[in-house]
Parts: sequence; structure tokens; C-alpha cells
Amino acid sequence: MKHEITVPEVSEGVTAGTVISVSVAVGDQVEEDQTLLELETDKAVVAIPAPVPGRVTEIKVTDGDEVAIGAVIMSIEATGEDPSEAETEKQPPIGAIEPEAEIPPDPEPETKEPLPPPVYQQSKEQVLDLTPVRRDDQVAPAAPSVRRLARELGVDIYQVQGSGPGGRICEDDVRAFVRNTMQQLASGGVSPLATGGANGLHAQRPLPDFSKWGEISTEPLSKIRELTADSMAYAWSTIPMVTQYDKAGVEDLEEFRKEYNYRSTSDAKLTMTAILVKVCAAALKTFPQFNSSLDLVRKELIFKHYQHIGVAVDTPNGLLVPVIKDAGDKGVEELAVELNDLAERTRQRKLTPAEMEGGGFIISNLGGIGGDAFTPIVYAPQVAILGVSKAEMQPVWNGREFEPRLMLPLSLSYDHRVIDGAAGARFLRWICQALEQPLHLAMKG
Ligand code: CAO
Repeated sequence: MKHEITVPEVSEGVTAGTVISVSVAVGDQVEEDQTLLELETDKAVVAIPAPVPGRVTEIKVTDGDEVAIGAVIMSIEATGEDPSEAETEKQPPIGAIEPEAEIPPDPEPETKEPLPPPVYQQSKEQVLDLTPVRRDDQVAPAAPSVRRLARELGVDIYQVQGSGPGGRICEDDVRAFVRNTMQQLASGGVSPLATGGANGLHAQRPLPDFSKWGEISTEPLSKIRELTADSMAYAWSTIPMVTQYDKAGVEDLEEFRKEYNYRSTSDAKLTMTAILVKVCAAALKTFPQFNSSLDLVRKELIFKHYQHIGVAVDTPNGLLVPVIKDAGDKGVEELAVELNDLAERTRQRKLTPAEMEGGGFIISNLGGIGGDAFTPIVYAPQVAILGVSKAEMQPVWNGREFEPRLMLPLSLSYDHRVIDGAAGARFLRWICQALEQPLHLAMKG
């Protein structure tokens, strides 16, 4: 029986995606759940699996194609199904001479070309403008041509008030936004909008022709890079942030971790990051404002009574942040298993959008690479993020003498509209103490 494979609903608000790699060819025999192709949307990369075992009979897309949700992308002739259930409407009437069953031709033996690497280039005709339309999980209701106009004029479309039904934004709305903003500029400055956002103008200044000075090459931005650029620019231009630095002596913890990994029969390694997830979840329970979001429109703080912690994962395609849900209710062992699994699937681009949503706080551990300190950027609408640098042996004065200690540098960036400096310092000290004396965590966490 023929199964048509359609693009599934990936996430709310996502209407289309880009095929980044087709993993099968016509004639391939596939298992149930085997990945047929990978699709990149503005929320995530998703693998589309085979719903049944069978043979691929048709592929309608190729790498780089833009496809709408619901579009048919492939067909599979299922194998192993009960023939009495399949194709019943095509059964010949009783007594009729049964024609010979039509057998699809065998695939050309061994003519399959090796799959090309994913291509991100799109032909102009096929492009369905998929410019990121997400901001704090809201979708800007605008046609691709309107979004294109906004981009050309350097307007952040999320700041444009739509005049159409349901707030739909049309070209006139974008032009009116530019006119108003220019008038405000001319009359002495732009006041921040009620959303607390910036003035909405993120125009890029014209670039010089770099090829004048030597050879250059270009490559299109991946969706991940586009989204990262958008969310970082938004956070940087709207959140007044401060970074607080501290250090925790972690020699006892490291000794325990190494001993645990040596004795453990589990596949999942206990890492410093997993321990930090546990400690931060406990810290968020003690200091709930670090797990809040600021709503300037309603003039209120939203407190989350769950501890969903994002962990920044470095992948060849860019930074992604899977979220460990309810970290405060889980033990370190369970968190280690979950983190290993999430990080692995993140690198393989096998996360679902839901696994990257709902985070209230992020840990960004660059210590495996190196560095003394850095200033992580708060990821709106969160209000704080913990950066972790490389733990190193250092001489520390204990009041009588210098003693060698393994010091883990921590950098906490926070939204200064929500968190005062003293609270930032206390929160980070609390984390340091919990790492230095885990009993402290058990007593208070
Ligand atoms: N100090 C010293 N060593 C550290 C360390 C730290 N802060 N963090 C990790 N290490 C060590 C680990 O102990 C491990 O050594 P061993 O193999 O001897 O145990 C090694 O570095 C590699 O660790 P890991 O990467 O396997 O495991 P992890 O849990 O510590 O990190 C993850 C997981 C996903 C956080 C990490 O792989 C990663 O992707 N980090 C990059 C995050 C990033 O890009 N952030 C920037 C975001 S922009 O703000």
C-alpha cells in the first residue's frame, strides 16, 4: 500500500521549513522510524521518520527546497502489511480475470550517487521567505513580501502594529512605522515602546565592497545563525545587563565526580555541567526572581514555579539550547543521564522543538574549552544566565597560608531591571557555597 509522507506540524506558528538533507533515495528499503529527511524550521531541525517499513517509490523534494506544512514530500510502498487490508478498493470483482500484479521496477542496482552534503542555498523562485518571526514565542502575522519590505527598510517587524484583521501587518503599516519613527527622531528622540523594546530599527549600515582589498567568499546564514543573531541583538539592545564574577573551590567535588565515574557502570558520565544543573535548580528555588520574566506591558513579574534549565550546547551548526525540564525535582544521576542524551541528540540535530522550549535559566559551560571568564548574554525573556569557565589549580590564601585549590570561575549575567546587584552577588555566592559544600545544598535546596 502506498503511503504519502507529508510535512508534519512541527510547532505552533511554524508554517514551512527548509529541507536540509534527504537521507534516502528512490528504491531504498526503509525501516519504520528510519529518518527520511531533515527539515530546518525557524524553531528547530526535525528528522522526519518513515511511518512504516517499505520501499521509497517517489521523492518530491531535494536539499534546499522550501516546503509547507502538510505538503507531500515522499511516497513509500509499505511492506509487511496485511494484503487483505491494503488496496481493497483495487481488488478485482469476483469472477473477473485477475491481471498480473504490477510490480514496480527494481531500483537501478548500485547507481545511487552518494548523498551530497546539505546545501543551504535556495533558488530565488522557490524561496518562501522564512525570516525568523519569533520573539518571545509570538509570531508576527505578515506575508513574506511584507517581511521582506520590513527587512529592506531595516525595520524590526515585531515592533510594527498591524492594522489588518487579527493584527495582520501590511506594507502600509511598515511604511507608517518608518514615517512615525523618523518623525519622532526628528522631534528629538524615540521613546521606547510600551513593550520595553528598542525603537525597532535594526538597520545594518551599508557594507563596503570587501573584494576591493582581496579575495572574499560568502555563505548563506543557516536558520540557527539567523535566529541566534536575532535573539542576541534583541537581548543586547533591550536588556540592561550586569555580569557578576565569583569562584568556587571544587577540588572535593571533582574528586567525588572522578571517583563516581570510575566506579559507575552507567554509560552516562557524571559531568560538572550536570552537577551545576542541580545546584542552579536549587538556587532558583531559593531565589525565585532569577527564574522570572518581566512583563512591562502588564507591569508585573511572572514567577515560574518550575525549574526548567537550558544548557548551551556547541554544535557544528551553531549554538543550541536544549532544556532540562523540572530539574529541581531530579537527582544528579538522573540529570546526568538526561543531559548526556540531550547534548548528544542536539549535536546530531535530533531535538524536537518542545525540547528547546520553556527554559527559565541557562547554563553555558565553556570550561571544557578554556578561558578565565566571559560575559554570557541573558536570553530574553529570561532574566539570568550562568557562564562557567575552566576550573584550574590556583594558590588561595586561607588566612594563614596559600593553599592549592581547584577554582571554578563563574560569571552570572542578569537583567538589572529585575535583579539588584546585591541579589546577583548573593545568588552566585550561594551557588559557590553549594559547590564547595554540597551539604549546604542538602540543608537548603
Ligand atoms: N572546567 C574544567 N573542566 C571542565 C569544565 C570546567 N568548567 N567543564 C567541563 N570540563 C571538562 C570535563 O570534566 C571533561 O573532562 P573529562 O573528560 O576529563 O571528564 C571535558 O571538559 C569535556 O566535558 P564535556 O563537554 O564532555 O561535558 P560537560 O558536561 O562538561 O559539557 C556541554 C557539556 C554540552 C555543556 C559542552 O559539551 C558544550 O557544548 N559546551 C559549550 C557550550 C557553549 O558553547 N557555550 C557558549 C554559549 S554562548 O554564551
